[in-house]
Order: sequence, then C-alpha cells, then structure tokens
Amino acid sequence: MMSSVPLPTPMPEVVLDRSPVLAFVGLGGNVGDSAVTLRGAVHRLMTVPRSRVVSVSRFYRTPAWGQENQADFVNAVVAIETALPARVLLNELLNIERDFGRERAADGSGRWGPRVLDLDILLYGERVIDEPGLHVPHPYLHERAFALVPLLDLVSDIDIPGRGSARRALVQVGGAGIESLVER
Ligand code: A4P
Ligand code: MG
Repeated sequence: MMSSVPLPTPMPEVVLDRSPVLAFVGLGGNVGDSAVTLRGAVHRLMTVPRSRVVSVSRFYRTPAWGQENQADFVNAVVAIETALPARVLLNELLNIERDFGRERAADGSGRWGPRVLDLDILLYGERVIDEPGLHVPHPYLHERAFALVPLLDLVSDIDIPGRGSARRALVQVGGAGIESLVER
C-alpha cells in the first residue's frame, strides 16, 4: 500500500513587496531663479514615499534645446531608489511640478517652451515602458546633452535600454555650451 504524501502545512500569506528600483529623474527650469527652484525640488524629492534620494548631480546652465529662442535652463539629475511603480512616481513628480507653479497648456502648445520646473523620469531601472502618458527611457534622453551630462555625473556610464551607452550618446550629440554652476 502506498504511503500517503503529507499535505503541505498552510503558510501565512506572504505579502510580496516590490523590490526597489534605481530611477533617474531629470530636473530642469528656465523661469525665475531656476537654481533655487531645483534645490527646492530636490528637497521635495527627498519626501517622496517609499523612496530614497541616493545622489544629486551638479547643477548645469544649459542652452535651450528644441525651441532655442528662450532663456538658458538650469538642469540636474537625481538618482532615486524607489519601491513605487513608475506611474506612481510620475504622479509624484507631476504634483511637485504643480506645487512649484508649473502650468501646462491644455492643448499641449507649450511643448519645449519656458517652464518653472520640469521633472522627467529618464530611466526606471532597466525597464522599457511605453504606455499612454508614460515613456521610459525618456524618448529624447539619448539626444539631450543637458540630461546626459548630469546623468553621467552620477554614473560613469550606463546603458539606455534600446539605445546603448549614455557616454557614447553624449559623444555623438556633444556638450557645447553646458557649464557647471558654481555653488554660491
Ligand atoms: N510623460 C511621458 N513619459 C514621461 C517621462 N518619462 N517623464 C508625459 C515625465 N513625463 C513623461 O510632459 C508631458 C507629459 O509627458 C507628462 O504629463 C507625462 O504624462 P511635459 O513635461 O508637459 O511635456 P512637454 O514639456 O510639453 O514636452 P516634452 O517633450 O515632455 O518636453 P520635455 O521633454 O520635458 O522637454 N532645454 C534645456 N537646455 N533643458 C531642458 O530642461 N526641457 C525641455 C522640455 C525643452 N528644452 C530644454 C529643456
Ligand atoms: Mg516633462
């Protein structure tokens, strides 16, 4: 006669937490005192739930990209370890932008135009996300020295999923006119 197989003992349900992802957030602004705005935004990023700011790049003065007849920008990148899904992180960024007085034209006519504060998810781990209203890696990251230069401050090189080395991307676009801001 076959011995009966012991039944597994019921286990308490395990709540699986999402393991943290290292994301890179790009910061930019060109209306008002943008260095002050960006410093304030970094402090706000430090309060995002289930997240930890790991490092902050230098701040850079950068010539406007895309729509060139506007004031220079100040740009930086923050590395943030987060257990938030990318969509939730994006909502946190949009709330911070709003609190700093960012206004969006409902018809999207402000594209690439002047702004108090712009926060973009440049990278979210190695994930590729293509959903309505959420594209990661940021679709223009590999073309934008103003994002690549501060990103490469934080990591000596990193792969942009689908695009290859960030350092090689920067060599291709060049970093003309980008200057590190000296702390005052
Ligand atoms: N969205 C989708 N994917 C993302 C993502 N990965 N991160 C959606 C953040 N947002 C993402 O954003 C429009 C919508 O994009 C968001 O609501 C979100 O759902 P937006 O910032 O209002 O877009 P926009 O400014 O009208 O256009 P775009 O192309 O996003 O502008 P960018 O890319 O933000 O570029 N020159 C210099 N030197 N420095 C700058 O910082 N910035 C811009 C704006 C242009 N030129 C610049 C700079
Ligand atoms: Mg944006």
